[in-house]
Amino acid sequence: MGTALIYDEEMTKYKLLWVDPACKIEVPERLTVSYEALVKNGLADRCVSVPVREATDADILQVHSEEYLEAVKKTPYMTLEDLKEFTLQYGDVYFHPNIYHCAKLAAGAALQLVDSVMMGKVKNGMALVRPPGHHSMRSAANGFCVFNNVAIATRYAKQKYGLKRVLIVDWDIHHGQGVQYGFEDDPSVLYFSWHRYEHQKFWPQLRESDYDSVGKDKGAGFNVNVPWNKVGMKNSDYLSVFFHVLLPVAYEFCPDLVMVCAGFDSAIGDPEGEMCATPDIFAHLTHLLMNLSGGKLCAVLEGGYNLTSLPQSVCQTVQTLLGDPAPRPTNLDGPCESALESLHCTRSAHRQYWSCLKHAAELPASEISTKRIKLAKEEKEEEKKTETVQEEKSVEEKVWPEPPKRASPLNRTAVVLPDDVTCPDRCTRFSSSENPDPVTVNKLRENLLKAAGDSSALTTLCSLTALVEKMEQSEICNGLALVPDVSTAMVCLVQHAVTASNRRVLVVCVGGALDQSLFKDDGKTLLVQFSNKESEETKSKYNISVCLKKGCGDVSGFICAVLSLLLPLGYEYDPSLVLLVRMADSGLCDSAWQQLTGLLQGLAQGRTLVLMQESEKACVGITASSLLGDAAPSLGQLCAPLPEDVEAMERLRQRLQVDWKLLQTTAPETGRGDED
Ligand code: X5A
Ligand code: ZN
Repeated sequence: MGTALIYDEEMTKYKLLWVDPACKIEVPERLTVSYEALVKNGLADRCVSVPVREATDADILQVHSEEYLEAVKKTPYMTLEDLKEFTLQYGDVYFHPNIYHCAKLAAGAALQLVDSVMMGKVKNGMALVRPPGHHSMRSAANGFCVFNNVAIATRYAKQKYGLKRVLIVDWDIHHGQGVQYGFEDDPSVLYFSWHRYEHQKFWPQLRESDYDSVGKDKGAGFNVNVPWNKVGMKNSDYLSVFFHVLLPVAYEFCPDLVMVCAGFDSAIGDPEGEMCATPDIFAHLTHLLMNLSGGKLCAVLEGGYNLTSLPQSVCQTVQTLLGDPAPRPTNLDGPCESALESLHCTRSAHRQYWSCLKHAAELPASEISTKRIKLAKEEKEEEKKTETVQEEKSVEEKVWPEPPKRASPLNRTAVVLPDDVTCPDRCTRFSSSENPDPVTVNKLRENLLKAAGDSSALTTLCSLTALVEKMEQSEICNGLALVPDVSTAMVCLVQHAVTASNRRVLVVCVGGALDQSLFKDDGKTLLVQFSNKESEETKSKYNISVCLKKGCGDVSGFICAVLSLLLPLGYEYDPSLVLLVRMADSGLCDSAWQQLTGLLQGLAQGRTLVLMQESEKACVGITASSLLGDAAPSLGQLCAPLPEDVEAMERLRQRLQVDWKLLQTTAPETGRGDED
């Protein structure tokens, strides 16, 4: 099942017809450069091209008022003067004789995308549209937006397909206030937005864009705002918010469908956002959402005004939707202090609504809110002084490297299996064709007494080391092996792998403990084990035990640990290879195992080798499917994790955050708000 791409040149056929500095960045080229980049990179051809349609009046009226629709309907017949005047009643938007037509196509494109995904014609997709949608409100155009494309598509999806829960992820750098207003009291739609805010100084300057707007009435807890109070946010800041806010809440919510307000003004170089996240981050943001709702994801373009970072970011998103491994994450040097403050505020504002956040640090509420007011005041004065300077200050040109070309792996998944186990569909059986070279054999013999006697075990080990080499050379993307003794195989592979320079191996072990003495503390390996064995204090930065009361048996606790411990650790460590080890009787249910396997493929360019104990035969099929990029089945709505697990994880996070910055969820105490 493929990826839909929806685009129609017609949506480039309107533009600003007068002078308006606030609107001049919203140009037709935004769409043409994005589409051309997809063509040039061979991505458009790999997508299923789905035609647009016009949204009907009935579709639009699900979100907008009749008066507003009727007013917009008249714009194609207006003179230039009338259009200008009509425009004046709204904020930061312009009309054109053809914009009503385009707005119907933009909303209709989102509806076509929902239909393609929900009818199973494709697994996911992206719609490249103009005008964008997330600022438009029930009776008002706003912020370049005429109809609220994603809100209309969300209502439609719920109604036509009877969806119980829809998640809207708004990674555009502006607050989609139109979407917030549309679903504020609706617990069936979870709206998440991060946005440039600067203590309410940044457009649209709304009080209700702050972290404490959590939703109303029954919808309380289902509106999640992360305000950025500084510009220059980077990859680490974005990922931290995904790991510590969005993903835990999203998994607990368990959506039937994920809609993305995919604005790329949150990328580096954008004149509106002024942020510093590089285009490759969108590969990861996309990947991290692709195992929710069984992979059903619809991305709809919103903003994005830098004509270089916009097409690069669009390509990263679409290539990830197509299933190509994400590039190694870049620039993960930890979140900045301001991002941590925002993270802390949002987490504490939501701790009463989400069990995954129950342990979040409480907000010294008075402190932060006073700070907000104080800062706003101070900054206003500052502004007065520097007004003239501000005027002249043009946004400094940013430069960043073009994201390297991402290869689509020819051989995705190789398996090393005993002869009596059939090779799963779409996989290739792998065995080392060459005779194991004597050096390798000797090393194996020396190191692994257990295996030394058994020649078939030795052959398997040789195949595995050969497979790792092929993965390193990108001839094979990932692999799966059933072995008689996972510990031996794992140790053998680690020893082999780390002999190569700059190889870093993340070893993730579920169920049962590996002998930790076999791991050196030199940073060439990072071992993260999940088990129910109360182990002594974690020995080092690179040897981490996550102890859960029921081992991996409690799905909620396990998935919390994966999202807010393992992923941050894995991303910050940035391995070149992931070894995922499944011991016998791990207690892990299939869907949680598939989630883990799927999520880990965001690391090491998807180079994951799964080792399973021979007794785990029954899991070969589902594991292979996950390695092939099939979305994991959803876990269902999660109940609260065991309190003792939550506490243990929190203690572990506290202890490790000194060494691993992506584990931080609060700003350092010093220098916060108590200057006077
Ligand atoms: C969709 C979008 C931005 C409007 C900015 C107005 N709108 N200053 O990014
Ligand atoms: Zn925007």
